[in-house]
Amino acid sequence: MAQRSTQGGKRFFVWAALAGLVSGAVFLAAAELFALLLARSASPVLAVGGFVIDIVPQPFKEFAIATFGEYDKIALLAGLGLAVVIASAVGGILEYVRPPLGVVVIVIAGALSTAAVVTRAGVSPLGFLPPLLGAAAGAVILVMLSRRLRTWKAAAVPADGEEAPKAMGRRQFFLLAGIAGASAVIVGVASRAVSMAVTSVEAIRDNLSLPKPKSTVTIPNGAELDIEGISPLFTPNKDFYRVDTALTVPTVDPDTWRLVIDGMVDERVEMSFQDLLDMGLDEYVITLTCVSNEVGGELVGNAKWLGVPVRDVLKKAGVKGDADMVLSKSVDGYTASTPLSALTDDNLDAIFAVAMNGEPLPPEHGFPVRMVVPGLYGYVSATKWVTELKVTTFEKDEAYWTPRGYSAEAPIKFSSRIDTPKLGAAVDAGRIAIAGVAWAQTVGIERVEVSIDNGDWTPATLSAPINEDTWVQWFLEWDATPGTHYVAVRAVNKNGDLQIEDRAPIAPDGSTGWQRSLIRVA
Ligand SMILES: Nc1nc2c(c(=O)[nH]1)N[C@H]1C(S)=C(S)[C@@H](COP(=O)(O)O)O[C@H]1N2
Ligand SMILES: [Mo]
Repeated sequence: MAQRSTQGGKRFFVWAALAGLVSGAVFLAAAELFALLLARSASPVLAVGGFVIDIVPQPFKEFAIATFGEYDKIALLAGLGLAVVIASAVGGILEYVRPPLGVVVIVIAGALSTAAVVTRAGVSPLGFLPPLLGAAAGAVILVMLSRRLRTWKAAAVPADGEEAPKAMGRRQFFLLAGIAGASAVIVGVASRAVSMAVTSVEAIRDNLSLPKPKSTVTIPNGAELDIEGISPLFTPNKDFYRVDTALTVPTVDPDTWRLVIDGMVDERVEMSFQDLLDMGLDEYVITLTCVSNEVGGELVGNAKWLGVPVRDVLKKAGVKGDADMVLSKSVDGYTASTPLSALTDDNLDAIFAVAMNGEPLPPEHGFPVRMVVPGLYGYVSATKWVTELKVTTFEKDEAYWTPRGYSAEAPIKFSSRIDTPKLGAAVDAGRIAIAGVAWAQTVGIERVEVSIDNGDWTPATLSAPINEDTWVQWFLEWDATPGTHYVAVRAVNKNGDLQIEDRAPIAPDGSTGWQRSLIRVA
């Protein structure tokens, strides 16, 4: 009899874990529902995810990107999901074995997710409520399920000599677990789906028509070479590299978007999207580059932008004498530190961009407004979903990447890249074109040189440059003979400087080195 009791008792741990899982699901579903009703963007799951992204050390982030590639954020969410499942199951068992320890687990989870939500930028004042209400709902369900479970156990595994009470507990337990579990799934999924639909900026963006620009950029003849495999002169938006720390693409409604200029200014300025458009748009062609671009890498792209000069907006606020930096802030909390001089220089086209290659900015590239500054790496200048410029000093303020191992100031190191032939792809013997792109924003490319099999450096033919802020295409014709050949490329800028040969890693302020590749000729 005693033997039967122990065996019969064990299976209740499984049901206690199930009670924990159901409570966890109720927690998340209730939080999602209240986030939808009270405070959009206060989803604890996304807030905790965003928080984790911001606090994990840089080497771990690099490991995640190296291991999961562009699925790094999905991997993070899956990891979080697993953590929630384990914590919920453990909470359920604890509440069964030693109440109220399970409730304590939920309270801790509620406190952590509230902290994550309220420290996110752009959260509404009621943002703290959804995770708290979610935790409360989860705790109530856990207590109720645990009680039923104990009633059921008392009935099924009576202590020696005790009379078995009526076996009601079992039915009641499964009834509540079933209803609570099913409702959590339905409410949670529906709330998340509605949240995503009502915040669909896609719909708003599709209906947006931007005013015609006051001026356009003339594209010279010969700006684009007709060579198979070379990067197109303008990178299509769908192929444009994307780099940001946002777990989900921020959704910003242009109607409620505001740009604030504050800090060391004569007068704080606040502008609406319409105010910005009313300043008049001009067209710019600027090549954007990421500091994480390795030699020969893909994190560089060229686009036509419509925008307004940042200096014209700064003039409205009036910059105070000893400021030397502008900290631009995004709705997602991201910040970039740009030297003030780069934004006030009359000869530099630092802009607030609203359109990219003939359409409103794609959501993932910063809709409705982002910055683009020629000659500076994206992380110190190209803030997407930008909403505030704080005029300040490098001494007083620090941007997102500065404490994470990257320089506070980072001009783009000019570089050249081989696009074709691709490494490893065999080409037929005969006359072929070796071709690629080269960029030296704000200075311009003077010359690109190619060396084959360690031979002399031969000047390549360049496309007609659009301006100094834009990459040029280059090519060299070559009689390919069967076998494997080395090819190397380097550029010279319009100041006469030779591209740096020594290899440097991307941190702290951008890679250097000449790209060397192999061509296989069949
Ligand atoms: N809000 C926000 N803006 C951001 C970033 C970011 O993480 N968050 N990343 C920057 C970096 S590192 C680069 S290289 C460019 C990339 O712009 P793209 O994604 O449109 O190519 O955006 C910059 N702007
Ligand atoms: Mo970047």
